[in-house]
Amino acid sequence: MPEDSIEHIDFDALNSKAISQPLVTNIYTADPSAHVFNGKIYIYPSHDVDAGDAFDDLGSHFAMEDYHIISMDSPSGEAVDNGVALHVNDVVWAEKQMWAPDANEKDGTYYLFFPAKDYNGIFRIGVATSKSPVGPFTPQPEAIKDSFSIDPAVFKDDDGSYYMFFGGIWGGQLQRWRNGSFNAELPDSPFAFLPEENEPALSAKVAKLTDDLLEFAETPKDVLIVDENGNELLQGDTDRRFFEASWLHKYNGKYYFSYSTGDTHFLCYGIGDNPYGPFTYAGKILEPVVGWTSHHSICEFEGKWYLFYHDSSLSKGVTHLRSVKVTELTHDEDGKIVTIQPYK
Ligand code: FUB
Repeated sequence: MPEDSIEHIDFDALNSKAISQPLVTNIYTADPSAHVFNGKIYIYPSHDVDAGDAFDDLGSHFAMEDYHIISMDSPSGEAVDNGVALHVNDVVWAEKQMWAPDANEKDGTYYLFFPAKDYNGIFRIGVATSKSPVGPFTPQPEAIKDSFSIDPAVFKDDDGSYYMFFGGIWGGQLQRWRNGSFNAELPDSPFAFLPEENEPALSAKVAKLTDDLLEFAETPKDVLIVDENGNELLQGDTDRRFFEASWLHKYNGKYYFSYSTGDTHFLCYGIGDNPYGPFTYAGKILEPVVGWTSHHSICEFEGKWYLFYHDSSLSKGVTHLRSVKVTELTHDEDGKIVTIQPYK
């Protein structure tokens, strides 16, 4: 549900129609990346705060400073806020805007992957480690070499390889990297440097990680999303093209790349045969929620699949004060994801 319509919403009525309620209400949380470690669910969200920055199309109002990890014994169990896991003040290279993170585990060490703006105003992606899935995490002194943009999502394949998906347009700056280095030219507008509407859309990126999960093992590649004829989706195809919020899950041997369409507020997905794609567009996962952004993860727990997502219903529509939720997700007999309506 786009923000321009929120003034007409009766939030009490809407919340009674919501298919799920906020997992925690003591803080605002968003961009949930959920994983099962040792039989328990851990959610790695953004921690939304109101820092007083005005709303703009570059997302300056998303002024988050730290991360809190949420843990749950099951999708219907109590959600526990485990306190501050990492603060921007402890990250030497990062100045501000701790946006959507993800995490993964290898050999008993937990890795928190997070974007933040450096002191030049450029989004980079950092890594922090801990022996506990809820932190506290110790950040590396520098961001991942040659990292850029936002929304890291790290997928572990069955062969033990780890891949980072990332990127986001507008405030996520992906459009400034079209020529391989950061284009610092003015104007500082979300609409500058984008492809024309009839050109292929900008793609998310994917890179295999090194064995220690601290660096890219290769130059990031484009994650192509194609239509049923194999043609890349176009920039003007705003109901289907990639905007931000990459996620990858594997179901029945196929790879599902899911993402947000940003300014049209859908969560969509494509299906491919390997982590690099291409991914053939397959449909919508979630219809628009209250609030401008939609961002999610998809996770299996005890044989069922769940969509972790957020909306701004608790804050009565404030774009940058969101709440993480969970609902069951189903794949039909053809492997297609059944589209979820967030309000009945
Ligand atoms: O939470 C800040 C940004 O909003 C995320 O990085 C985007 O995916 C959007 O949800």
